[in-house]
Amino acid sequence: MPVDESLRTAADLRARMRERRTVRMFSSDPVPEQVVLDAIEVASTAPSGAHQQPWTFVRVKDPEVRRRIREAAEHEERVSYAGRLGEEWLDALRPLGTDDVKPHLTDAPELVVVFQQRYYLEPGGTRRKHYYVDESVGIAVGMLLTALHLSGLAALTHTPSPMKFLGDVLGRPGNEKAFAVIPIGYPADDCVVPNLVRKSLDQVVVTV
Ligand code: IYR
Repeated sequence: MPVDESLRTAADLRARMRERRTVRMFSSDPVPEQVVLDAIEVASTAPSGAHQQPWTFVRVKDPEVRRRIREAAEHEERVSYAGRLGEEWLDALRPLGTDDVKPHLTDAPELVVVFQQRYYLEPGGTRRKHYYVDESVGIAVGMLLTALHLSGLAALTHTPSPMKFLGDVLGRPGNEKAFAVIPIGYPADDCVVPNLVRKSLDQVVVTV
């Protein structure tokens, strides 16, 4: 890529990515399925430890399964917000205005649950080690969020805690551990987001 095109592309991307916001209030308008599938394919190009690609993206379309996920997530979150998180954590969350009610789990037109494959389970049942699983899946989710945003869709990185119920409800094998729940869609007409300020470049870059 010629340098001037590179500079232009980088500046455009910076401007477009500054517009990304985590959305918690979704419209139920459908989104083009292909955009979501393409974004998952983008995520799946992420670099991974020993190229083991230790991720599974579960698209949850069944409304009954969605309902069960919401019920279980809200149960855990009620306990968390009632005190399990501790005062320091609850204080840190206050500016975001989050609570234990998670309508996006049933309302957003798409829901992707990302699982990390902690190890590889051979068909005979033998376990093979996977490397840098947290890093690999974290990078893939970052690429998923970027792809969704650049394709015009909004998303939320939701991490109910503990997340074990997701593997149970979705019938995932024992080598998989839920990493994040990602509702995807368009923001609701009355969507609001917290008034956050991002760190400036000089606050995040150190040049040695
Ligand atoms: N998992 C809870 C609490 C929560 C925790 C963090 I750290 C956040 O950035 C936002 C929420 C929830 O989803 O509400």
